[in-house]
Amino acid sequence: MSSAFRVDFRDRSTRARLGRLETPHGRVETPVFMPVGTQGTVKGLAPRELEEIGISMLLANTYHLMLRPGAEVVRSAGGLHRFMGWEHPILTDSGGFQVFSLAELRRVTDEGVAFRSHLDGSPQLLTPERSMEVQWALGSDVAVVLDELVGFGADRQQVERAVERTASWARRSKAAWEKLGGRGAGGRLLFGIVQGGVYPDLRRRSLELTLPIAPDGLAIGGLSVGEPKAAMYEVLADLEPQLPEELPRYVMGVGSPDVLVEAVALGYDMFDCVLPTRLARHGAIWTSEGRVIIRDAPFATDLRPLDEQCDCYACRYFSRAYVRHLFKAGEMLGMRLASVHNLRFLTRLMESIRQAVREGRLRELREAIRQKYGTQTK
Ligand code: PRF
Ligand code: ZN
Repeated sequence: MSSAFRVDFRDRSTRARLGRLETPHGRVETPVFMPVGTQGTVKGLAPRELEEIGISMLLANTYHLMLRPGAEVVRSAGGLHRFMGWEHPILTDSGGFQVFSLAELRRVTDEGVAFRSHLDGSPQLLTPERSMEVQWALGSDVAVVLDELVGFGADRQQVERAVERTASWARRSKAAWEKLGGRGAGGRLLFGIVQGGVYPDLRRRSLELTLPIAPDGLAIGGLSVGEPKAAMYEVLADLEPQLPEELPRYVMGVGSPDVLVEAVALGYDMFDCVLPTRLARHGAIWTSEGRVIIRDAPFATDLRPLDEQCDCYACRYFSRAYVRHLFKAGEMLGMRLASVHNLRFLTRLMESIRQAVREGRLRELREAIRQKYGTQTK
């Protein structure tokens, strides 16, 4: 089967690569950052705004959409792309993470995860088969297998069990995916997930078990769950030499500037995170000088744009004083403009990272990004 991913360029002084991923809804250049559209919307923004920002791919959540509005509603609307008015690629998370962070009265068995909906308390069962059916019904371009993850601080034995269970769920996920149509129907892709916490040998074991069932890509799960950044980098660095070059590598749930550039330099290609939009809703803005809180008093009379280097809609038309005023007045446009800006900031950051790789300047860029954004813990 021909590969959907191609590496076009390899950096010689870091492990970074430039590539492209072909999906049923178009090509994605990597390294890429995907904003999170948990409920079938990137909070506050319309798809045409995401296009203007330069977003090439979104992430959506199986867990949320299966509970509300339900996979059948989305299927009968013609799939998630139609339902939400986004014509470009969508990657769906399997629910493996959300069920562990949101659901109530969870019980994990070999069969799957039984839980009560965080919305109405109704009993639910998420199995690998069900996760695949929902992701199929959503019309996902890139689905991921159902996984079990345990938080940072779990003991070795718990992590070990999660690795084995994730592998067995991955085998069932792949079988279910193929039964639904797999690659045959329009080139939809399926990624496996490597777990294993901060234990190098368990990561290795997880990779070994996952590789045979990960035809199109590898997600790295179980990171950014409370461990120190140094521990995350160590896992990524240790794992990388064992990863096949021809598969895209997706680090789940990371999106701060310093972690993105570090992970790219370590050889990883895809990322998603709620951080840019969540920070924006709290009035925290990334600028070319570092992070600022737009509600702070000094901005009351500051008529400069949010970031003088930025070309986003918010920066072209509005001032810091105005955006601060919107936040102080509780006007929703404040959160929207801040979200547009932070997503454009991160999209431009990824563009500059790709360009730096192409020009052999990634180490210098990494140093500059570390200095400006590296002190924040998340
Ligand atoms: N598994 C899945 N989704 C995820 C994670 C994971 O481990 C993470 C961890 N950072 C974020 N999203 N399925
Ligand atoms: Zn801007």
